[in-house]
Parts: sequence; structure tokens; C-alpha cells
Amino acid sequence: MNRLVIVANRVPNPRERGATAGGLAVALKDALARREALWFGWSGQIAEATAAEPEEVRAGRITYATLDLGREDYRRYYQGFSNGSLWPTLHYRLGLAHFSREDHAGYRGVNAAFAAALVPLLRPDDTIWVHDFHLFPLGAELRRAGCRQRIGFFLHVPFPPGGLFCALPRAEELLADLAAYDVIGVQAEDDAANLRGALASVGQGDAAARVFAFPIGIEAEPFTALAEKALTRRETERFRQSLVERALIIGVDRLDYTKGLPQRFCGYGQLLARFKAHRSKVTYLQVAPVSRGDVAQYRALRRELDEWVGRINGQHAEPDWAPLRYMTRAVARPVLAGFMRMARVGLVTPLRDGMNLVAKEYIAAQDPEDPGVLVLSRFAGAVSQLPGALLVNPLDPDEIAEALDQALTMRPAERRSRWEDCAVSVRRDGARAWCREFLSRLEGANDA
Ligand code: GDG
Repeated sequence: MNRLVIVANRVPNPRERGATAGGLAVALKDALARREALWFGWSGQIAEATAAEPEEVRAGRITYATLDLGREDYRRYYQGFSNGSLWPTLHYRLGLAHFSREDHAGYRGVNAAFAAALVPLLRPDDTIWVHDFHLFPLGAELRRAGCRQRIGFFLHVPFPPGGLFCALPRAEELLADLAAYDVIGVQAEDDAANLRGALASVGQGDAAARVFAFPIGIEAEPFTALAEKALTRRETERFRQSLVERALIIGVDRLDYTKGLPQRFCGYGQLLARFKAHRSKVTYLQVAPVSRGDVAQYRALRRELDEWVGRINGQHAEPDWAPLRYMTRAVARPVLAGFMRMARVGLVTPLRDGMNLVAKEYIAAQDPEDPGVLVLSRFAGAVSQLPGALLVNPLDPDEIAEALDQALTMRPAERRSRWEDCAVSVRRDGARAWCREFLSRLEGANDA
């Protein structure tokens, strides 16, 4: 079988194990275990200048080839254009986006540097799979360097309506860059329709025909096994004892303004204020590992959340009960799986999310005999695969409070049937199926 080349902004460090927050590494794990692969991208390290030649490390059949980013490139390409312009725009938050020509030039420069460093490593029959918004122009750069391989692109985050996307300066260039790819994957049908519309509006009708939705999933079985096994772990047992039989609500999100955390905390406050029967009977644990902590908007969000936690606990706590437990450190995956299994409610309310794997992990972690209830934002890509979830508008704290009350008081028969409706597709549409479907579309693409 030919080699698979994965290109992504971040390459996992093969020497690091344990708690890693981030969807892509988790989703690709199984696909990469089965085939010779090259994983190419940024090392996560910052140097004086961006390296011209990658450092290569082999681990089994996977070679990791990484470049250090220069300080200026890190600021312009990563913090500036990727996180400061594209991330908010793609999540429908134009008001949070800023644009500078220097950042934009840095973004294009790093894409060109990545292509120049990757080309010498490529074999003529490689299949190349480029991931996410950091790398829109990479395929076009590779084509300019003469690459004839199959190249696919997958966007992990949402794609907004074309009019909104094109408000970002130079957006048309990014759309034109996408025409270099043989297959352009997005998470949901809405994203596909938006992207097709945007491409058509800039005269890229051919590329529009190569856009497809491939909803990403998780490998449910190993996660279920992890969650079951976690119940025997010391950390899990200590946590259970600390709850003293109170119902647990769990939230797990990178600390990001797209995840709707202030509104969610407000919604929980409304639950305690409006539905008094739950007072002293429920504990909400929010795990929110800090991400992009060096960006001002993220630091501001963190301060806002600190305030919310103080306000909610200050207003509602009893001497022997803190209603909200909040941690900004990452939790090891097996422990997290155990916490999810214990939780009566999984609370997942992003304002926008490409997919949201936490929602699927929560379903996979449940005990089929006594499952909990998923409360899910109607703006997460995962909605179309999780028909048993209680849907909420994440901007409406009262709706969140009402859904929490409904979830906490739901009878076991309804919990089981709602969970079953979700579990069917979580089991069926796993990470492996996602890779298979994307790659079979891509590898069939040039044969036509
Ligand atoms: C992007 C898109 C899309 C979180 N905290 C901890 C921890 N996590 C793990 C979760 C989950 C992953 O990180 C997060 O994945 P999500 O899908 O929820 O969100 P993003 O990171 O924003 O991912 C998203 C995804 O890409 C894949 O395409 O679904 O829409 O935004 O697996 O469990 N893991 C551990 N400790 C933590 O504290 N171990």
C-alpha cells in the first residue's frame, strides 16, 4: 500500500504520552497504525527563524518530520492570521477577528516554507492529506512546486456562509487556493453548502463539485472500555466519594471562546436559582484546559470564567457543597473517561463547533443499563448524528437551565432510549470509518 502523508499545523510528539488536548491526534490514531505514514508539520517549538529542513523521528511505521517556527512566523502565521483572523471568522465571530497584511503575509510565507520543506520528502505515489485552516494554501504551493500526487484537504472547523467568510480581507485568495485539492472535506452538510456557495461566488465552480461532508467520529469501543475500567481506578473512586451521591454534570472543553462557557455557567446558575429542588443535589465539574493562553482574548475569557465560578459558588454554595468545580488543567484521558461515565449529564454547548468529539465520547462512556443524558448545542456539527440529545440554543442560559432540569429528572426508560438513538451512530461512524471514507474518496479521485 502506498504511503499516507498527513500534513497538519501540529504534529504530536511521539515521545509524549498521556494527557493531550486536541481532536486530530485522537481521531487519526487508528488510521496511522495501519499504514506507512509521514506526519509533517510544526514541532510546537519556537526558534529564531523558521527551519528550512525538518527534523525526522521514526516510530514504527510512522515518520514524524517537524519544523521549528521562527518567532516572527509564530506571531504572524499562528497567533495572527490562523488564530486571530481565520479561527473567529470560521466560527461566525467576525467581531472578534482582526486582520493585518503582515499577519497575512506571514501565513502565506509559512505555507510556502512548509511546502518547500515537504517536497524533497515526497514520493511520487504518496497520498497527501492536509488538515485544517492553518494550511488552506499548502496544496496550491505544492502544485506550484510540481507535485502531481493526490492531495486532499479537511477542514475541522465550521465553514460559515460565503458572505460572512468573504468579509475577511483576502478571503477570495484562500478560496482560490482550495481549487488545488482533489477532495475538500468538511464536517457537516451545512458547512459543505456554505463552502460550495462561497467557491461558486468566486468562479471556482469546479472546486465546489469536490466538496463533501465527512463527519469525524471517535473509536467508541476503546473509549467505552477505558470508561468501564476507569471505575476501578483510585482517582475515580476518590472523586465518586467526594460527590456524596450527588448527580454529576460534566463539561470538557478547551478553554476557548467558541465553546460557550460563560453562557453555560450562567445557565447552570439559572438552574440553581429557578429549579431549587436541585440545590445541594447536583455538582457540575467543568474541565477546561487552557489553550492559546498567550492570546489576549483567551486571557480575557479566563478572567471572565474565574468571575463566573466565584459568583456561582459564592451565591449558591453551602458549607458542605460547592456547586461548581472548575479546573483549567488537562485531565488524563482514562480518568476523564471515568468521570464521563459517572456523569448523569454531559453538558456540551459550543456557540459553534465543527463537530465536537466530547459529545460523542460522553455517549461512548455511558453504562447502557443506566446512561446519562447529553445536553447539546444545536450549533455543534455533532447534532445530526446525535438525535437523542436534548438540544439547546447555547446563547440562551434559560434554555440551558430548562434542559438541565429535564435531564436531571428524566426517567430511566427515556434516558435509555435517547442514549440508544445516539449510541447507534457513535458506534457506526467512528474515526476509522471517517478516515476510510475520506481516503477512498481521495484515492478514487484521480482514477476517474
Ligand atoms: C477541533 C474542532 C472537531 C479536552 N480536554 C481534555 C481532553 N480533551 C479532548 C477531548 C476531545 C478533544 O480533546 C477535543 O475535541 P473537540 O472535538 O471537542 O474540540 P477541538 O479541540 O476544538 O477540535 C472540533 C475536532 O477538531 C475534530 O475534527 O470536532 O469541532 O474545533 O477528544 O476529550 N483530553 C484529555 N484531557 C483534557 O483535559 N486527556
